[in-house]
Amino acid sequence: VKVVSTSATSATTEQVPWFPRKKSDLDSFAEKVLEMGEELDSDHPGAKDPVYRARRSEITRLAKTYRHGQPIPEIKYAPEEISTWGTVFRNLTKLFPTHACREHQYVFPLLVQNCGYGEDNIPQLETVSKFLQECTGFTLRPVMGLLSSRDFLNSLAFRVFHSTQYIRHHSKPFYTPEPDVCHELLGHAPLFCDPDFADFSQEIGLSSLGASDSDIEKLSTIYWFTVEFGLCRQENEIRAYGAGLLSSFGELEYALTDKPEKLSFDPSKTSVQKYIVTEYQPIYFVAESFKDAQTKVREFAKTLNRPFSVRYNPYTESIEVLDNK
Ligand code: HBI
Ligand code: FE
Repeated sequence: VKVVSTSATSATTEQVPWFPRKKSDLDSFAEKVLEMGEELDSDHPGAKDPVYRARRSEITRLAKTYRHGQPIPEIKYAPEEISTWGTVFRNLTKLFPTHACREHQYVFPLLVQNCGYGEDNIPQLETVSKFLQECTGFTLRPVMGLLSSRDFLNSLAFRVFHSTQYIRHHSKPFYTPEPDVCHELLGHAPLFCDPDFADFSQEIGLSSLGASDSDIEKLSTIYWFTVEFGLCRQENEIRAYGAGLLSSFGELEYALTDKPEKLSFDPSKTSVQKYIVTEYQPIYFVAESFKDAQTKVREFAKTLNRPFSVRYNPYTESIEVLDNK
C-alpha cells in the first residue's frame, strides 16, 4: 500500500494509505487487476477454450485503456454470447417477481424500456451507465476483472461502479467464478438506480478512503453481506437485493427458504462474520431499509481508526478531507 500524508488537513500529520481524491484518479486502477484479467484459472469453465480466451482478451484490452470521461466502448456480442445471456435472463426474470426487492422490481421494466434489456439483447454498458447517471449519479466504468478490495471500494466513494463487460463461458450458463456482464447488469445495475441504495453504497466507499488494511477487510465483509448477498425486510416478507443473489437462479431461490440462517444487519457483527465464496451462504443479513443500513454504516465508520473524515463534492467530483472525525 502506498502511503501519503493527508496534507490537506492541518492538524493531521499521520500517514494513511493513498486514496483517490478526484474521479480521474480512478484511471490508475485500470491495469491493477488481481487475477483472471488476462489469465484464467485452471478451474474456469473457459480456461481450455482458446476462442473464449481470445474473445475475453479482446474485451478486457478495451477496459485496460479506458480513461475517465470517455464513452464506454460498444461491444458487438456474438450470437453464442447473446444466447448465454438469454438463458440467464429467462430464468432469473421468472424469479424476480417473487424474490427480488421492490426497488429492483420497480426499475427492471424501465431498464427494458430504456436500456435494451431483453432476452435477445445484451445491453451496452454505456447505455446503462447513462441511465444510472440520470437516476442517481452512479456511473459504470469498464474493468478487466477483479480489483483489490481497496480500489474497488474506493471507487464507490465517487459513485463509480467497476463493471466487467465479457460474459461467462457458454458451457455453464448458471455458473461463473467471477463477475461477468450478466452479474453486473442483472444483479448490480438495477439497484444503483435507487437513490437510497446509491447513498448506502457511496457510504461504504467513503468509509474505505484511506482506511487501514484491517478496516478495508471489515468494509469488504459488509459489502459482501449487503451489496452482494443482502436480504431486506419488505412488508413482512424477506426479499433479495444483493447482486450475487439476483444474478444466481439457484442461490436466489435457496436464500429465501428457511435453510440458511438470517440475522439482522448490524455492521459491528456483519463486518467480522466469516464467509465462503465457493458455496451458497449459510448465513445472510437482513436490512430494514437502505436508509437504515446507510445510517448504521455511517455510525460504524466513526468507530474505525481513521484520523479524519471525508466528504464528496459532487460539483468538483472530488473528495474533501476534514480534520474532525
Ligand atoms: N472487483 N471488478 C471487481 N468486481 C467486484 O465485484 C469486486 C472487485 N474486487 C473486490 C470485490 N469485488 C469484493 O470482494 C470486495 O472485496 C469489495
Ligand atoms: Fe458483484
